[in-house]
Amino acid sequence: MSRVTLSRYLIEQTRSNNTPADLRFLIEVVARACKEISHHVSKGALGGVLGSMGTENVQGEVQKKLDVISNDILLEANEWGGHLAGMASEEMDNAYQIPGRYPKGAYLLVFDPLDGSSNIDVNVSVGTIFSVLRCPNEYLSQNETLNENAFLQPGTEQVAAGYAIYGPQTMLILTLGNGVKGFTLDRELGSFVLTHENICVPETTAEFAINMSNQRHWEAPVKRYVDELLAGETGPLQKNYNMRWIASMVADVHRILTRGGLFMYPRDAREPSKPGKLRLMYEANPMSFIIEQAGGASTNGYERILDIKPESLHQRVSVILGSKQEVERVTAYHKE
Ligand code: P6P
Repeated sequence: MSRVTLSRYLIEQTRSNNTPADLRFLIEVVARACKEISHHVSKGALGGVLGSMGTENVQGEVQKKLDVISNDILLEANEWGGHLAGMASEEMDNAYQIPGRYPKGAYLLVFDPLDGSSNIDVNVSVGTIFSVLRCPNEYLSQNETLNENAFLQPGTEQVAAGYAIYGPQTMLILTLGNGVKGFTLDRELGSFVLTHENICVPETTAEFAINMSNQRHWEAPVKRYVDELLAGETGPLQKNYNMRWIASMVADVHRILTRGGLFMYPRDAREPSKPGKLRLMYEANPMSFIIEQAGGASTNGYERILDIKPESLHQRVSVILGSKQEVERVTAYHKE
């Protein structure tokens, strides 16, 4: 059977009326930009792109050269196509306005251009995370500046989400709201090829991911739950658990999509004013959409992440996602 490329998959989705042509075009453009980012990431020291810019982003985080390069690649790839009303990124304080010389479209693209970039200099997998929303009619205008409030929609409004992971293979994981597909980059062809037809998160797991160095800062429900995980078969969960923490959300989530697991980045006492470290719009929401579409679950400890009504573009959130049974357990502890 001939191999199904991303382009063919998207054409077939359009034919089955699941994916409007301009959304198909959007995904194709984002995928092409991810191929270019993969090219730069894989050059490493040979490309003169490692290390920091000596600047900070809106999060107050040091910007790596590749953060900025990746952000620019996504902006330049998407701004001219006529499918977007605007863009927003972890690397930019404000929403990106489509230049007046280009037509505007009906979608909003939100992304973390290079998540986990602190891992780049040590050659550990990183990735690009993206989320697609419709621009509400009241904000659609060819001539007026896009109001940032257009982006402040709950994750349930996403029409597509995905990530590219730049690891031993470069893969694109995509959901259009009808399951999760995986595409592997064939560098000889230059195409993403469908290799994972129907990705499903196992409902149970014996593996968890959390940064244990923050243990003393966690709230009681998380401390209780992790203590039970560490107690293994001698404790109430009556089985032994393994732990992984890559400190690259794309890589940790990809492992969970592949073999199950639980990912936690809970709020902690280090910065009590912040509800968590990870960003809602371009990390938690797209990853939660993907995880739920794959049969998993995702909460902030109290409510479904996809139901959260954003109040600001760079809003942070606690994240507990992965195998449904464990997400439900630790969420129940928060509600006791
Ligand atoms: P820590 C990467 O900077 C990131 O945003 C996620 O990709 C990752 O899960 C998390 O932060 C790692 O945080 O505090 O363990 O370095």
